[in-house]
Amino acid sequence: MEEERRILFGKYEMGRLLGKGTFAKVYYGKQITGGESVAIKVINKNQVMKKQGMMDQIMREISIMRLVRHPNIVELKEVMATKTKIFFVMEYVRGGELFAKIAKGKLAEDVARRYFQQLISAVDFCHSRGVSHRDLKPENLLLDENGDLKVSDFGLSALPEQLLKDGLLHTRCGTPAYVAPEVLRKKGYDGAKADIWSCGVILYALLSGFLPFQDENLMNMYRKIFKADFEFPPWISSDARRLISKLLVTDPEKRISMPAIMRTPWFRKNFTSPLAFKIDEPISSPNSKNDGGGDQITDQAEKSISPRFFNAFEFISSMSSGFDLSSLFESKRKPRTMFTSRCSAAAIMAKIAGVAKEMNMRVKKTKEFKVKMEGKTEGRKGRLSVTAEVFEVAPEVAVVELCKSSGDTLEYNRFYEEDVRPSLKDIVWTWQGDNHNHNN
Ligand code: ISQ
Repeated sequence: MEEERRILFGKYEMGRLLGKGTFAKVYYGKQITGGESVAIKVINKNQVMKKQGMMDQIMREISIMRLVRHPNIVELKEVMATKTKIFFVMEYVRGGELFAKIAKGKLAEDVARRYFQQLISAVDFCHSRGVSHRDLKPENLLLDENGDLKVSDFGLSALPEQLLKDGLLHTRCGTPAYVAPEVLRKKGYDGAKADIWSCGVILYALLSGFLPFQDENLMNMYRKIFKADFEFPPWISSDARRLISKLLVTDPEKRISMPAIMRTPWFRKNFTSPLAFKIDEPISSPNSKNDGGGDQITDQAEKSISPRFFNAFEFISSMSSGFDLSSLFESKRKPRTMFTSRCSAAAIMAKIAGVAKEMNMRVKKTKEFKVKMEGKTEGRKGRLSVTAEVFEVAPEVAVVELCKSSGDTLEYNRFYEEDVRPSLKDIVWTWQGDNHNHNN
């Protein structure tokens, strides 16, 4: 009997399980149009989102990582969500885990150096953008078809495996082997410095073929980590020893910094800095351009006057789970409401302007996808004025934010409930806070 095809959001066919963590599963996936391979990480929200503050951090980091690309970081292509699950669609990396290689034995010094240089380039790139990994370990180091290193899960570091763990045995195999001492002590710690420790453990393992802190007894392993108690096998060169000794320093304040790593003789040999590049245009499905005219958002994106782009995840997640994400936009709290729409940004703008005119309001376009609507009569606190801004979150999905900029809040609430909501019902997909699914 043929197995049922599992299709995600009409866009990806889900394939076999590639890996499994405590809260997440990674599946092979294939884009239906174009057939591009992807890896899809699925996270169950119910397990993860118990801590509210976490959401904010996760989303900030994700939005940072979505704006930048680096050749040694697994690209996060798209984030999608339903009420219960989050899907991270990532670049598919074909060559398997780096540690499958060293499981077969130590690497030649020049080979190890190349991997370490690529690891440091990726980690430094993220640190310079304020993102630390905090979970650098073998299963996050993948190899592509050219044998280049790709670090996965950057920007997902605030996810539960790190923050929700109540003990140390939640990590795969229950090993703290890569974890910095200050992290094990569960004190507040600097994620970037902890990453540097983990890079030290990885470098030691590449050159030795085994781990620096290994003991069958977990307590003894902890003791070794806390004291940075390790020995070098005889074949490790003196320059490499010097570097490892500076990486595996228990006091995070005394541990070597990224710029200093890059200045060491061992690191500098044959080092060429990879070209990282920044993405200026929204990351969206290139295939949506093929569906023949009509799609005004895509047309505009091509002319680079698309609406402000935000992460679909931020919005969809806030809509369906009730998280208040308005702090991502402005710090001042003004009454605001959001809705999603599947219409083009231009159609939404036209509709809103039409509604405002019908209500005898003055309409002024303040930006390409932003309008200000002002009442012609004085209210209790002056004229009511409301801005509406359209954000593209995906080629087929826009989020519209309505915000009171002046006037009385009660008048705004009445205007919103009695006038705006009924008039816009044709173009609205979901209203913020309404609890129905997006599946139509
Ligand atoms: C990308 N390609 C293959 C496997 C993966 C596992 C986790 C994250 C990304 C991946």
